[in-house]
Amino acid sequence: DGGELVDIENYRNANYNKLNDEMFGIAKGKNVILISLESTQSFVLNQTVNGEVITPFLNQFIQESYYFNNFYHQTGQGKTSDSEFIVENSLYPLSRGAVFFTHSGNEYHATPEVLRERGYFTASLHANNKSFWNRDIMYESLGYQRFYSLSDYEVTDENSIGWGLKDDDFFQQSIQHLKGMPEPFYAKFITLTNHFPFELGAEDILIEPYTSSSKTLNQYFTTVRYQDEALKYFIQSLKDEGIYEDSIIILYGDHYGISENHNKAMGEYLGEEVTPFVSTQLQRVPFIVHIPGQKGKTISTVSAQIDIKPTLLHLLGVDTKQDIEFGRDLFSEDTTDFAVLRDGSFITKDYVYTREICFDKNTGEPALEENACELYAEKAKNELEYSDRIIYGDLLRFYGRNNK
Ligand code: GP9
Ligand code: MN
Repeated sequence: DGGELVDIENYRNANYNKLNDEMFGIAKGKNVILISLESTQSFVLNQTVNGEVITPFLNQFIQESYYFNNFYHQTGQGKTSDSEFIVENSLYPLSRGAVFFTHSGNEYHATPEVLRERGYFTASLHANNKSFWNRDIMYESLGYQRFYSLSDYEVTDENSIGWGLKDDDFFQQSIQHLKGMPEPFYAKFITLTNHFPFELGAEDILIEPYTSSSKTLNQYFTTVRYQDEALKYFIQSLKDEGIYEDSIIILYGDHYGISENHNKAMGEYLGEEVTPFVSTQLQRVPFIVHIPGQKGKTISTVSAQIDIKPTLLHLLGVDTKQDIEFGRDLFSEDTTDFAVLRDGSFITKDYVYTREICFDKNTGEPALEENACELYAEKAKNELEYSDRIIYGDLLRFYGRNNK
């Protein structure tokens, strides 16, 4: 029964942060454009390769947005689908398998459903087969009204590479879909070109690849650069169509692109050895929030994908106080620095805990104080366990939020 939820509700209530009155509802009624950036890690932002800028557009866009530079992905084996799950439910994914496959019939209270109840049109756009990651089934449970998938796009040999439709073509064709949507809409765009093995046609290679023993890392920079260009044109199209000013635009990296198999080459690029500490820090992905009329700023709070749901809903003026969720509103004034990764690693203001070692963030060396991480270890473990319990027990069935 629902008794199992009591502990979790208590934990959640104890962790609810005070609303930021200045930010709450600041984007009320706006369209939401959510963009999932395939395999995009933060280390490429504001950086160069062979002296060439990797993300010229994003570097400029973060100057006009709220940019979270200590933001981590929390995905497991479900990769992109896990990121979608985390971002829209503020729950953790599972330690094994993909929750999109294993628990697609559960009761959820996801962002699309919440917004749909408030009059939003909810859509996901992704030029891949609709059943990939079981999206067509799971999207029903998440509250999507429409999934623009492979069959909604014109895909040819010429406009495809690697996994499918090139990002630029995907975005440009998506503009037509966007224009047909009733407003306000919540539209999620899932990019694809910056996917392993990071292939591009000669016409789309805008910078020289890196030179190391890892072909994967070498090419990664070129596909990130390509994605950046596609984003630039997409944002321009949104401006041309008059959508930009009426929309809050959110970009986030879905998961890492460069695995630990490439540590040696990655170490060469970074100029430091990829220790477990560095490897954990490499799990940072961009999180960018553009709000019309707001200048934005860089925010360094340690945060993660799980925080997107309350952060976004609060900007839209929807209080998530009654929701069972583990994320925090990152604009709240009393939000603390904390991120738990699916493998049990966690990051605080001063420490990175991974592989049973507590690292001092300032030195990157094991912390000198004994038990420095202990205070947070319990919290990290609890959150993962509570979240698992909700998913395995389908506990949101018993949560009568409508009666509260
Ligand atoms: C597939 C796309 C990529 O539709 O989301 O999936 P990934 O391999 O990154 O999980
Ligand atoms: Mn992905």
